[in-house]
Amino acid sequence: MIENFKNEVNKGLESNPKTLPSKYFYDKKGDALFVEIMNLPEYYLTRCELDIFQNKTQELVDAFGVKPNTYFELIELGAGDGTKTKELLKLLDSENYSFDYFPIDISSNALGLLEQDLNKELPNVSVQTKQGDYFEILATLKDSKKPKIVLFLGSNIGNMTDDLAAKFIYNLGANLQAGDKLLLGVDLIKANEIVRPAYNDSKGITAKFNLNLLDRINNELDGDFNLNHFKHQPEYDKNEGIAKSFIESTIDQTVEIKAIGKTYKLAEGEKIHTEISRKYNDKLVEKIIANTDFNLEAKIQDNKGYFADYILTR
Ligand code: AVI
Repeated sequence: MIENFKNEVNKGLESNPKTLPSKYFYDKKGDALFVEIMNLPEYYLTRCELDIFQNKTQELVDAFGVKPNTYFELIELGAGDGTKTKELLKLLDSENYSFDYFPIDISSNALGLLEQDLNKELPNVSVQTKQGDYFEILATLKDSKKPKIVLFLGSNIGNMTDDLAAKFIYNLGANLQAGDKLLLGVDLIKANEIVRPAYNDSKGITAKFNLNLLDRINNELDGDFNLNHFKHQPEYDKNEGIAKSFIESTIDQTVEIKAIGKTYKLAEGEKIHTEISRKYNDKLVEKIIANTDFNLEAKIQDNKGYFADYILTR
């Protein structure tokens, strides 16, 4: 794990332009900052998808094509605290659907909390937490040959390039059977005035979240990044439809990362690209799934039309 971290940091900082992978945002502090982000007034994504789960729940269930008397497995990739999914579980429970809920997450801590919460709030729902890699767990669930609905919410797919997203969805299909469903939650392309503040909030939480990556390198790889000499630099242009986060060096400087045994020069104004958050429309989603085994079944949007849950059929 630490070796991968070292190698990826070194590769990114030796590239031109420099990059660092956004997956390393999520240490303990990064997780907490992301929770704060989800509650920010500017970060509409979470609220919009929750709106779908609260107010279009029946539409979701109709698009899944499940019947109360036919068993299915509801699998969630990266379940987190399950706030949105709980809305769906409530409806499935109250209408006596027959299913097991399999939340998959990297964090056993998050899964433990989710299980406790669901056992208390929805004691009739069977929750089978699975800790680990999405594809390894899906491969083990595949053998059951039970009908499956996979949830991948929060526009998490948007942190992948379109090529990687297509491969990811293709691999999901390889672990599912004909007729299974994938619910893909994505943020939609929209005006600069709405997207930009979501990645550059007035309280500076997103800035902290981005810069925390340097802190993590300092802590885990014995780096000497001085956070006072870097700033959060987000970009979004509606025509491209991709929000990008950079960390900009505010002076000419050299940083050392002892665990790697190297130093890296940064010029004043030089940017390290840390994250992409892709925004979508129907055409893009269709293009991304074109070479996978999925077809578009339905698109369910929040009341503002900012966010969409696409239901795809394998
Ligand atoms: C997790 N992911 C979908 C978030 C996003 O919107 O791309 C991460 C994030 N980055 C900055 N703010 C939130």
